[in-house]
Amino acid sequence: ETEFSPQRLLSEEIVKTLMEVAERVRLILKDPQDSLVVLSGCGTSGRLAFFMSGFNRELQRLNYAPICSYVIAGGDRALFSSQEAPEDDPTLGALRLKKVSTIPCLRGKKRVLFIGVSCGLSAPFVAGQLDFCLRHPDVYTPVLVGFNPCVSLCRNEPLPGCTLTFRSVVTRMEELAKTQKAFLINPALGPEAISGSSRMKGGSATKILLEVVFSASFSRTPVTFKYAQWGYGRAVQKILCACGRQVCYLGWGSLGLLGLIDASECKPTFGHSELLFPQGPEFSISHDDFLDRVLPRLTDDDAVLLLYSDSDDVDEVAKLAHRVREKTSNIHGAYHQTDGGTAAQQVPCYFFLYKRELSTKLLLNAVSTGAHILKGKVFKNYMIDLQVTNSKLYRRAARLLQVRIAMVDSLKMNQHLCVSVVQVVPLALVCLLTGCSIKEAETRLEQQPIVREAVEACLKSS
Ligand code: S6P
Repeated sequence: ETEFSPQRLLSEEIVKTLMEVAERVRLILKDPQDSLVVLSGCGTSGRLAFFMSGFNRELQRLNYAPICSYVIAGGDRALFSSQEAPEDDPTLGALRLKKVSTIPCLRGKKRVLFIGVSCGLSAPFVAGQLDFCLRHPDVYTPVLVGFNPCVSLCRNEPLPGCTLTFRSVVTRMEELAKTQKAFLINPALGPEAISGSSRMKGGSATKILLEVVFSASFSRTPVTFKYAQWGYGRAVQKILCACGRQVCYLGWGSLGLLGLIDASECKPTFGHSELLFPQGPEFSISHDDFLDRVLPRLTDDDAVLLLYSDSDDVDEVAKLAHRVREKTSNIHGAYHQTDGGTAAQQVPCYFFLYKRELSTKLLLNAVSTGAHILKGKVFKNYMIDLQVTNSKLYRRAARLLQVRIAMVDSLKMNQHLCVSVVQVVPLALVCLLTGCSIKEAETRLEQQPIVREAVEACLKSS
């Protein structure tokens, strides 16, 4: 029996919980020596945790001590590259949380507000952290942010290495939430545009919710939820019409960071992606790297999207734009102006940033998703070229292929096998839909590397 949560992003109950969590943040702001906020998650949720820990910059600007730390499964490499396997490790999650809450001052914090994000209420890494908090209530208060329509639908298989399940952890939290010893923020949202990929709607809603918490910790009137309609649809269309071979994001400040995050998320969702910035042993993400490694190879088939605001060095933007224009005429700008100078002096800038960042995030998500759809990485609204690199993705792949589950079982989850067999899903999909052998499916995919077209061609000819 499934009881769907009546809570939506704007429900009274959700807003009430957000304000209670904001009150905890306010207490931490008063006692930064002995207390801390830790934000954590995996994949997109971890990147959002990192991004939101940028609240520290605004605090410093306002002469407050920084209070936020972040943890992302797979460590900092996962910020800008896909590291899906560590998501399955609850013990590692707990260890990383313990480490981050003790190292900064070489002594333990007395009060830690832990904000774990898992859109599907599914990541074992986060469940391990929540369980750690529940076992150390004297120090840790856990907050869980997710968007599963109801708790009874959240993952219920034992976490690797223990008997707990994500659901059992959430059930314990629900009980403690009655006395505000834990907090659950789990509004129901509609489905993601690409089935199973949380980077668009889930990621954006995470950003909105955490911004409300942080802004309310300053003021009892938090930022409002008026996010509707930025008319970015036409801009996205223009960029997509123009894009041929590759889309490059060239960004400044936090908007540039959103570009990096958007590009990093493409790999787990869409498979191999030329949208990723060049990446060697070190990340090559500076403007100099762009000039050295990307610009010389740009052609008129490539589109470049500049991401900046008037608080960035606009002269430098103009100089780089000029050099890009020598290579391609497909150059577009997502430019933001600060909202009203007078108000900006009275209210911390942070409250203005949220809108330009969120609109940029939505724009980027739409551009990269649209580009991958054009590249044939999506069939209906399924990601058909996903790499089976953790247990959630394994289950997702199995569901995708459930018409002939026995065959998927023969490709059983085995990390070594799965990491190397990157095309397992399209291969199995072609076999299942057409009844052909794996060998034949391989040949068809070699002949037509655009997965959607290979699948469609197979369907037509079968
Ligand atoms: C992004 C993709 C993944 C998830 C990650 C965490 O589109 O779906 O990288 O962000 O698996 O998922 P969750 O449900 O714990 O937030």
